[in-house]
Amino acid sequence: MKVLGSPGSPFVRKVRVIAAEKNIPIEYVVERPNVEGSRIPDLNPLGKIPVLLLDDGEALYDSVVIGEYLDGLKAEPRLVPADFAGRIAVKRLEALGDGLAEIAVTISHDYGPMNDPEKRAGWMPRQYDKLKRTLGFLQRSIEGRSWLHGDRFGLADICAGYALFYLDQVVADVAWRRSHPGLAAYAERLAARGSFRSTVPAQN
Ligand SMILES: N[C@@H](CCC(=O)N[C@@H](CS)C(=O)NCC(=O)O)C(=O)O
Repeated sequence: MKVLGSPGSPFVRKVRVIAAEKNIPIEYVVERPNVEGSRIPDLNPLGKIPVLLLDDGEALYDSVVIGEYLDGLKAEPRLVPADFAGRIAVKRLEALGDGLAEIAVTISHDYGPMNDPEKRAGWMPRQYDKLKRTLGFLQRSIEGRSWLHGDRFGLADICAGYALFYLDQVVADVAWRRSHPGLAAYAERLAARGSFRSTVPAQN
């Protein structure tokens, strides 16, 4: 089983952290989606990474599906609660982490309505507002607790962690640690985990 992707992708780190937490050996192959000869468009019609290539040749995407697959391969450690309400709560936190990373990708790489300065002037503050609202939500959610959902580490924490660390990489001017000290302390606990330490992205 191989995960295809590049070091600059937060979603690739997300699935590598999930695999490490589940203790599932997974080969990481650097494969960029938008270079001549890339296999990615043949494996994923959307042309996006990460792609999980199974031993029988089947390709899985996107990071949500890959995460679900890896979590389902082994019962323990459970990253998503079994009960319906708990599962939905954690999946909502996953959506928040993924959304945070998506906005950061857009701001830092895609730049939104680049060619229209008037539209762009309104667009950029809206993206920063989304980041600030989400950071505020996460800060309130972690107040007085160790982990985002229930009393054990899980998918919600993986998603908050990979997204927050991606902000450090590409939109450092948000300086979220200064404005959200509770979130910063939580992030220190996440960063100390083997899964995060072993997946620190190389300089592209
Ligand atoms: N929702 C997808 C997002 C994947 C994604 O946006 N990947 C980016 C890299 S960070 C990509 O492959 N971009 C190349 C492209 O869109 O052409 C997931 O969770 O896997």
